[in-house]
Amino acid sequence: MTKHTITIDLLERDLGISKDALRKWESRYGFPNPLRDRAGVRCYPPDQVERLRFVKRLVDTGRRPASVIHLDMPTLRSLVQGDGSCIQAFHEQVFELLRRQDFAALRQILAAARERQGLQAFVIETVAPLTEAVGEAWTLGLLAVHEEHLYSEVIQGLLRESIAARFDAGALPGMVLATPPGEAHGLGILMLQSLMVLRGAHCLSLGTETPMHEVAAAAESRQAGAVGLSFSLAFPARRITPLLLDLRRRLPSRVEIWAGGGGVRRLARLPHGILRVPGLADALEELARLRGEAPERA
Ligand code: B12
Repeated sequence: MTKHTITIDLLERDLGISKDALRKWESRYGFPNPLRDRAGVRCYPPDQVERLRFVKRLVDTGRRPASVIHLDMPTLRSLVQGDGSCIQAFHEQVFELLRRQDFAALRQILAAARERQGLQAFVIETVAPLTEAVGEAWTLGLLAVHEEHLYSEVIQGLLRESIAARFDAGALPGMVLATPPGEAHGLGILMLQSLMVLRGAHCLSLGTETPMHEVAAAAESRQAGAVGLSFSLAFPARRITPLLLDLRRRLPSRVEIWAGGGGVRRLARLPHGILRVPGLADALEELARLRGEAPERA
């Protein structure tokens, strides 16, 4: 056992493949092929983790595990690259600036895009796909973790600046946004907040990892019309429904609960009383409905 192997728990958390699926693949397909630590716990060496990362990516985009699990790394890599949408000139330019750690230039080209496109189009057409591409580039080993962090910092700076310039504490209906405990991905709610604020909604973000009772208390005190929770692809699917039910129990039925993010897209159904809002454009439509306005697409 080397210090570089990771346990089945960590693998489940990092790649979002459930322990059940890992054990099933092992017995059904003979891969992965983990080592065992002294306590008999499954541990996975780096080459298997890497291969599983690519398998997961392809399964997420609709392939059956059986069709990809036996493929070698070069084949997996080329399939993921073929599926991916990150190879666009603008994305490449952003990646290059991230690799050079050129914070100022990165901020400058993104701020120029925001200026050119306006905030709504910037968020929906530039930031959302770029964020996905950054995740993809990280999967492919084209960007390091610290470069992904730098990206998040720059985007957060730009979006917060736009939000602060428009924040109107009195506007209605109120909305409260958060991610649940264990969910560190906050760019989804930040993008959503910037769009809501742009439409004049009073949108309070409690940020990441907020306990459900705090979300409910904030919604009550703000007399919010809706609460939005975000679950990324990294969030364990089995935890989503209990969290949503917990929040539903704490809020009167007049307060809508919107669930969004990659984690929610994976679930076949959501509990009664929860609204699935797949993307940012859908959220704008829901806001219009909440306000009794005619529907409008971004
Ligand atoms: C930036 C980032 C990080 C940053 C987050 C910084 C921050 N301040 O947010 C940091 C470095 C902290 C991070 C950490 C981790 N990350 Co990360 N991360 C990302 C990345 C690149 C973007 C995340 C994001 O903001 N997504 C937001 C958008 C783009 O995604 P979305 O969920 O589809 O949501 C869209 C809409 O649904 C809408 N939306 C979102 N929420 C809501 C809510 C409502 C109500 C509505 C209406 C709409 C809405 O907004 C989005 C618009 O496109 C993603 C890539 C990706 N594709 O998401 C990886 C990604 C999510 N991370 C991943 C992983 C593995 C991790 C870690 C486990 C890594 C580790 N080993 O530590 C940790 C987990 C941390 C934790 N405890 O949660 C994997 C998950 C893989 C999987 N399980 O399938 C991803 C997919 C990268 C990848 N390609 O493999 N990460």
